[in-house]
Amino acid sequence: MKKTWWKEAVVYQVYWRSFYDTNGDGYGDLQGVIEKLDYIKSLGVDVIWLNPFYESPDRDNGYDISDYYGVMGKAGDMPTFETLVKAIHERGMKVIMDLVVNHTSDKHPWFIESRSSIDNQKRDWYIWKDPKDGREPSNWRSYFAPSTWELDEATGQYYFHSFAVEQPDLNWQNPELRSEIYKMMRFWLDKGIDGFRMDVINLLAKQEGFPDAENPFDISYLANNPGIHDYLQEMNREVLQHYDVMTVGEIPFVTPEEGLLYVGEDRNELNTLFHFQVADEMATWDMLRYKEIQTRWYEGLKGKGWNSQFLNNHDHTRQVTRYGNDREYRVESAKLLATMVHTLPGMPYVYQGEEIGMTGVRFDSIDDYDDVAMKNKYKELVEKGQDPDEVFESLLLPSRDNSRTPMQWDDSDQAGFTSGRPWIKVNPNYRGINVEKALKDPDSVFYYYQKLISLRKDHEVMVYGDYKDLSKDDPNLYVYTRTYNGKTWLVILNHSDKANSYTPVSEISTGKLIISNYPNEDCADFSETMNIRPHEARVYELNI
Ligand code: TEU
Ligand code: CA
Repeated sequence: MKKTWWKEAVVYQVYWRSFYDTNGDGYGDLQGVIEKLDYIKSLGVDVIWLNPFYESPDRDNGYDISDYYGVMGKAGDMPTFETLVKAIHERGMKVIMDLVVNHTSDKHPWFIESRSSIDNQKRDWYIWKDPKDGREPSNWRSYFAPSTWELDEATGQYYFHSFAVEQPDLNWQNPELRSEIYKMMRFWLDKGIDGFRMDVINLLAKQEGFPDAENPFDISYLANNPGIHDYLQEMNREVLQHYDVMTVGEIPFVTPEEGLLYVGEDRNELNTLFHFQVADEMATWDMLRYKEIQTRWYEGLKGKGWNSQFLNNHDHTRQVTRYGNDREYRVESAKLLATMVHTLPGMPYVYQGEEIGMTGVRFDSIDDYDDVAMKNKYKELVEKGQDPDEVFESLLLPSRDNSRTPMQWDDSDQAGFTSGRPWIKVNPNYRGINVEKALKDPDSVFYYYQKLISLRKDHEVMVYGDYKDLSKDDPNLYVYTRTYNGKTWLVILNHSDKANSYTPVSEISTGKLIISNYPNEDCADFSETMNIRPHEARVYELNI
């Protein structure tokens, strides 16, 4: 496959509002990112992904945009953003922004106009429908609300929203709207950014006629509808192909076959994607299923399209809590998961704080939480008569706030994140888990990440290597090879609280240890069965 800079890159996701606060208002800000750039750079990453900082009423933490050309006051201002871009580039890194164009805020002037009357010239920029039999036009559920439809009393029509009521969906069928979006994309690209992470980009096209769903809870009807590829090819023609940038689409509800339609190199749509067969569909760790997903995606995209690797982000509970063991094996487990993400085929993503093994959180009361998805769900279920304590308990592990607590910089008040009151409480474990401590400990999760990331720079096998799973039916061990230009790496991961033995296949003789999260000999003799300790990860270069 053709080599490109982005295929070789490691991305670090900065959820700026929880990263570093420089003015004491309790929100991280763009200036905070500037001040911590040397820290990010020291990890060795290539690209920074910034979550949305556009002007926004902030009902959904910036994913409800009211002005695509403005910077949210909490984040800073345009000159600070421009300084940030420059500072990132000066350090040899790149920056991608979130592009949120499936919906806007209901406070966006376009929507205010659109809702003002049926014959307003922006009426058609959003999706409006008459009631059906006196009620919602269809039985569809939205991500964050019981219905995708909201009645607007003024005109008696319903508008469509895939997410919260305050996030009306744009009507991509309207060519004027589309060209307005392309103009906005060029505005940011012309400021020198290096690409976009595209929010729920496969939701842009809607099903013709909005037919009732047999099972409204399976909301996959929101995604991959006819017309989507025309929009993305047009976006590519009009905007993307004129810049040397990378794009990663947030693409829920896809199989590898459908995924390829978005990222196939001959398709001229997107470069890479996030599929959610793990994050959305694998609630807790399931080794056999995970391997199956990896193999299927590898086979599906092989030689034709590029994948991403991630286990958490600002929407999904921290990986060491959700998929590892954040108690007695927190450090080992954080390193094992990192080894896996960075040695599987696809671009690895590091979500801020992951590199010091930050964990999920458990606050005492629903009032300590902020996540609109969690809060709306809580309200819906409690109003239906379910027991509030039970509802609360069931929402704790998936709550998006697990990943949104402030970055833990040191053991001072508020984890060194802010001198004020943070917008969301810090995780009480910050005295034990923080950056300052990690930087003083040569065995920390941080330095392990640093080493993993630097290996990618010297070993193309990590990027371009063929992948082969040697452990398909093993529920604890994950053993695979990557092979490129005559070089083979063997990865052995024991995803378990117990030791497990591994018997190497006979073709292998010896191997040189590349990295491990436990003390190990530099050279391994593969003629004997090996004892792999709890959450142990080893990577070898093989002599075959
Ligand atoms: O996420 C889409 C979304 O709903 C995710 O929570 C979902 O779990 C999955 O990742 C896709 O199926 C994006 C943003 O990341 C999220 O923060 C926003 O709230 C949402 O879109 C609406 O813009
Ligand atoms: Ca601030």
